[in-house]
Amino acid sequence: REKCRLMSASEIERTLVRLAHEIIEKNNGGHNVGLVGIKRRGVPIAERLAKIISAIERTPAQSGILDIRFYRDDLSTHDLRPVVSPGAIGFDVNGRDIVLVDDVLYTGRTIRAALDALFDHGRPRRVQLLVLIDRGHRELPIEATFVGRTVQTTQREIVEVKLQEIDQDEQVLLVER
Ligand code: 3GP
Ligand code: 5GP
Ligand code: MG
Repeated sequence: REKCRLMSASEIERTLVRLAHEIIEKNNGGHNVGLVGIKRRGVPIAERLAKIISAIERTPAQSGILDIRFYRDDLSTHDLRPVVSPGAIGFDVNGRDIVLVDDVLYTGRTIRAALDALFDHGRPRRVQLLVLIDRGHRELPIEATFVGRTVQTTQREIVEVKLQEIDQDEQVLLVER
């Protein structure tokens, strides 16, 4: 059941432009930055940020992919074991300033698993976290470096992130489970 709209398409776009500027500001122009999107909706967000950063800095920014669905240690909600995915990120993470990108930050378990997976691929110089929505309810000491919007939610609410590339729709909704 839809309760309210948290972001329209143009608000998502403006937020990503602002976040791209923040990444550049905090990373010396972003020339050493590698964006890593967490499947599924983190991936188009990372790709869009890379495009915006490339346009601002007039130098290509890289983006890659991490498939984390098999990494969750929360076996009560996902009965998959945390198996190391053979999937490549898409570029060499060694020495890079990595920005992990996800749509929604909740308990933090996905990001904990993402860090494990990332370090299986090499040794980044630095890792930062960017999320479009922080909905609270952390169960681990994990915070995002760059946040699109912080939203107070109850455990029964869900943030629906709809992106053109995946959903053929573009908005963020707060819905009741
Ligand atoms: P996404 O990463 O592509 O957005 O976690 C798998 C998918 O389930 C996510 O896909 C997310 O959109 C959706 N989802 C919606 N609500 C929840 C939730 O409360 N917890 C988790 N883990 N996933 C949720
Ligand atoms: P966490 O591991 O922090 O509990 O959850 C983060 C992951 O679960 C994100 O990749 C996100 O896709 C998904 N998730 C958790 N809560 C929500 C939510 O309310 N909405 C959406 N869209 N995804 C969520
Ligand atoms: Mg996600």
